[in-house]
Amino acid sequence: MSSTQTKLDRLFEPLIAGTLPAATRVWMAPLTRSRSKQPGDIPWELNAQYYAQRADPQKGAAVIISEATQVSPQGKGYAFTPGMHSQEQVEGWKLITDVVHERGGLILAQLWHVGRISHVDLQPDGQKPVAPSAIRAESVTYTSEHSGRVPVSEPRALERSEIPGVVDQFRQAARNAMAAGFDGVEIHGANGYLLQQFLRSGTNHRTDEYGGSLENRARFCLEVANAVLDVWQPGRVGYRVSPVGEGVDTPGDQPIDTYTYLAKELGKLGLAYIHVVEEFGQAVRSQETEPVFDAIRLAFSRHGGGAYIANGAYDAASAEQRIANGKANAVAFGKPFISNPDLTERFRRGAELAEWDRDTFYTGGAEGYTSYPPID
Ligand code: 8OZ
Repeated sequence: MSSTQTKLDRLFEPLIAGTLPAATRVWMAPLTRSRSKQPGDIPWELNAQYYAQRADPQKGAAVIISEATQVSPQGKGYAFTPGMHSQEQVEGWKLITDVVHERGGLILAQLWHVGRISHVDLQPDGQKPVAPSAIRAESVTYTSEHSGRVPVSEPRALERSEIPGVVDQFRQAARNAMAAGFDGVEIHGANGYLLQQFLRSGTNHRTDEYGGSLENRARFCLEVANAVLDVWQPGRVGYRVSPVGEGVDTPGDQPIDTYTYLAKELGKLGLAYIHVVEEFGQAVRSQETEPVFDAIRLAFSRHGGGAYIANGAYDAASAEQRIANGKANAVAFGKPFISNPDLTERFRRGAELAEWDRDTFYTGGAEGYTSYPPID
């Protein structure tokens, strides 16, 4: 260890989040890598090797949060992302949970419905993607290996009568995640996908009990959380939010009001953790965003919620400081885990981090995926 290196005592302390016994405060953030087996969006050996490389809780991630995983065919928005709705997918995920557990690790499944961030070519029977309201996003996706970036399709508004069925997609995916051997689940409520589309007034123009007031806009999010709790004990369930920035084109509202309310209600459910994307794309941590994070942390914990997991452009020193200041209980690292499978070991040694290669984030195959070596 060099003499100038920050001491990282807090980062390496264990943390019990809900009932998740995490060995350290270094978690792996969900990372879309678009490498599931085709046809069928099935997790397979290559994915198992990738997760295994990061699974040692002392050298890699204390908790791995899986890549975003569609709860249903309708919930899919990008080519090659995995699902949690077919028997083959459950069998594929078992390969992954088994190797992670062999290495002593913990892995949660991130449950995802993209809502309007999709394309007719990715949807069952070429139908329009579904959303709270029929408002097209200014966003792009990939529909095949050769498609390049294509604008997402115009969505259709969900009928009131269809909403329980969409909630049920999450309940069933939560069951499937349990059958696949996961240690818990994270609900993807962030980054402009379906739950956030309901929550924010820019994307939700509904006039029924799922739109209008903040309580109404949060209703779908809380119904999904409750559905997941029909399957999992709350100590094994987390919820991810991205309160700052527009997040895939969902303008509107005061984030502090919206997310304080949501965090309070999620806290009452006794969830293990709230995972906060503090910085992503155009959204950066600043003097203006701090009060939002403080409000979320306090609302969640005061009402019975567990840990606050911070995410977004942290390094070892800033993560240590954030935890020492009482502003986070753990930090989820994303891109650093792409190129450093043994990220915690490198933090312990004060070693150089390997650079990640953006060109292979979503390209398929082992290159830029399982090809980053550990330090030893
Ligand atoms: C990058 C590319 C595609 C999807 C997210 C699931 O932002 C994603 C995602 C990230 O949460």
